[in-house]
Formats: sequence, C-alpha cells, structure tokens
Amino acid sequence: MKTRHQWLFSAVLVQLAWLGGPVTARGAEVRQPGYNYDQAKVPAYTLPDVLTGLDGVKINDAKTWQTRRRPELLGLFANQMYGRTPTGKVAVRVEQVREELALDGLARRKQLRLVFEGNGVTRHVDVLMYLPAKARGPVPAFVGLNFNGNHTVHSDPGIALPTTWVRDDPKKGVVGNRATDRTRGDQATRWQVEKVVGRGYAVVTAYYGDIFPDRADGRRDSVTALFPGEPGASDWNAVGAWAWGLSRIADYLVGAGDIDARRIAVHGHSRLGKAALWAGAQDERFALVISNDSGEGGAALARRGFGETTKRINTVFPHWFSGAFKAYNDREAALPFDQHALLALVAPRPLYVASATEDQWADPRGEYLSAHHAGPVYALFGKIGVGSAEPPAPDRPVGDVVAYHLRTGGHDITDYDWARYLDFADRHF
Ligand code: GTR
Repeated sequence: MKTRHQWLFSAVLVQLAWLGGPVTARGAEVRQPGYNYDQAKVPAYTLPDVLTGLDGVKINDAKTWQTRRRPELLGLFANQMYGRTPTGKVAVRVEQVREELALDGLARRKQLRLVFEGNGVTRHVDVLMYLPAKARGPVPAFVGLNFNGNHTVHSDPGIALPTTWVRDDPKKGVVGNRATDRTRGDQATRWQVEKVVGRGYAVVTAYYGDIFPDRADGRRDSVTALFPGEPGASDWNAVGAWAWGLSRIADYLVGAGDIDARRIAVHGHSRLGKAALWAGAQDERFALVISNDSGEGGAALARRGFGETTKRINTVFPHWFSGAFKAYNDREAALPFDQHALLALVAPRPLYVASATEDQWADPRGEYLSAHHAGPVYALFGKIGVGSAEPPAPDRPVGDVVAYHLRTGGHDITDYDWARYLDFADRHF
C-alpha cells in the first residue's frame, strides 16, 4: 500500500508530466531530466527472439507464425503489459447520425454517436468522419483517436463538442472540464484534413476521453465499466481501452458502406500511437498501421533504457498499462518480449514507424531498431522490412512494407509526416 505521502508524490509527478507534456504544447521537445540520452550508456541487452516460442522451438514458416506464435505473443502482451481485451459483446446503438457537405464542398462531414450498454452502465463515443465529397463508392480511411476533442481536428464550426470530461486548459478557456468553441481547430496541423480528403481518403476520428478519460482515476468513467468481473491485476487499462475503441469504430466502418473495409489504416501519435499499435496488433481488419512518435510502451525497445523507462511510464501514468506490467519496473530484461514483437504482430500488413530528431524521450533509435527486428516475421511472408541495422539520416524515409522515417523536429505530427503516410497508403492500398 502507498502511504499518503507517496500518493501525493505520485500526484505531483503526474502534474509535472502534464506541465511538460506534449498534449497542448505543439512540437515541444519532450525530454525529461534525469534519464539517459547517451547511446554509449545503453546497457547491453538481448532481445527475445521473435520467432522462438515459449517452448524453445524456432518457427520458420508463415503458417506456424499465424497459428501458434502470433496467438502466443498476443497472449503475452495481454497478460504482461496491455491487459486482456474483453471478448464479450456489449450492446451497441448508432445514434445522432448527421451528414452535411463541409469544407467548401470538398468533404461530406458525417457525425454519429456509438452508444454502448453493458453491466448496467452506458458509455458513448462520438465519431467524426470527413469523406471525399466526390467519391462514387467506398473509400479507404485513416482512423485515429484525438487528444482534445473532435472539434480540435479542424476549425469547421459544424463539429460537435465533446460532452465528456476534457482536461482543463485555462489559457484556452477550458475550465470545469468542459470543451468550448475556443479550441476549435487547435490541433488542425496534426490532422491535415483537406490534404487527406483531397487524396481520396476518409478521415475518421473520435476523442480518446470518450473511451477512457486520461487521468489516474479515469477508469471509473471508462468503457472498462461495461464489462463485469474486473478489475484484476492483469486487466486492461487506458491503452487497452483506447485500442478497444478503435476496433469498435472499425466495426461501424465495416458495416456502414462509406468505407472500403479492406483499406482501413489505423494511426496514432504518442500515447495514441501505443494504442494504435496494440489495436493493429490484435485486429487484422486494420490493413495498415502507423505509429507516430509512440515511444515507450509503443514502438521503442524497452530494454534500451533510453529516454522514458518502464518505471517512469508506470509511475506517472499508472492507468495506461495493466497491473502486471508494473512488475517490470527496472526489470525490462525479464519481459518475455520486447516491442519489436508488437510490431511483428502487424505482419504481413504494411507498417510505418516514424520518429523525430528532437523527440529523444521516445528513443528514435529504439523505435527504428524495433522495426528492424520485426523484419524476420515479415520475411516469413516474403515481405521486405526496413533492412539495414542502422537508422537512416533525418528526413530520409526507408523501407517497403515496413517503412520508417526520422523527421527533423519535435514530438508532433506534421505535414511532412502526413505526406509520407499518404504516399505509403497510396503504394499499398
Ligand atoms: C509523455 C509520455 C510519453 C508519450 C507522451 C504523449 O508524457 O511520457 O510516453 O506518450 O506523453 O502521449 O504525448
């Protein structure tokens, strides 16, 4: 049990994390003091072989990967890190569907509410979609969650404000945990809606706080409450819930007819990149997966201890991963996997991992190496990974089915990143 003093200390840490945090500070370099940023000080480590099962047998064909090793790894990630995603069904209703022409006729804006009922509680997720207005049939889509509400992805006044808890930001007039008009379009550079829709893709998003409010006590207001019989030490938490939410949005898209069900890409930035990877690992309907600066608990190798560490993430964000994951604080070498195995779970589907030069907290080199070490699984399917064991120079994208770039700049998603993702999707879809 923590003493009152320890709880207070954790609470202060959480506050500090947010003060220096990246959610409102666009492009800010996230580099907490007191952590290792020196490649020479990365400890020697051995990665668990992604192809060798717990029984010690090394697999060498795609079928055995698919039927044995892949389910085994999914189980390990669920039991040791992200928590188990409930498989039980909850009742879902689609409500408040509104469609209008928007963005000067470029897009059809569709908004709807997914209402979930289970275990005596109700939760909702508001989905915003921009569909190319001139599309004559189902279109491919980029699906991703947003940090501050659907209304922040574009200044379009027709976007509904979130009705759930949002983080206060007094400088922007967000007080009492209620979203206001003042933050409309606040995150627009991170979404590039016109560019994406102009290239023929649908933009699909929802506010992550509808699924699990991002605070230490957010669980009680989250979708986890829809499921009976929890919590337990290895149960799912915020990252698992956000991934679950992405799959529920996919359920809707697959059934609705606007979207080509075989061409749904899932993407996410930072903590939402962690969620996008976990969603993409579990749910093979996501035909292409993009991790933007996802860092620790996402694409970055935990064993490198570069930038953010397992202990730091579990302390400052106790609600992100399962209880079981906390046993690996300062014990990364004991993990039965590393994050390259998470990336390998996306195989043979196209995977894009992106880093930024100033985002040392997320360990760009560790993100690259992770993509590199997922390569043997892609090779089982005859697909080419990122190749070289050395990361490329900044702004030099590499790779075919597994692609990578290191953008010059800070922790953010920029038009540079989007241009690469669009080209990547064009190539594979
Ligand atoms: C940081 C956290 C990172 C990353 C980031 C973000 O504070 O330490 O793991 O997720 O937040 O989500 O922007």
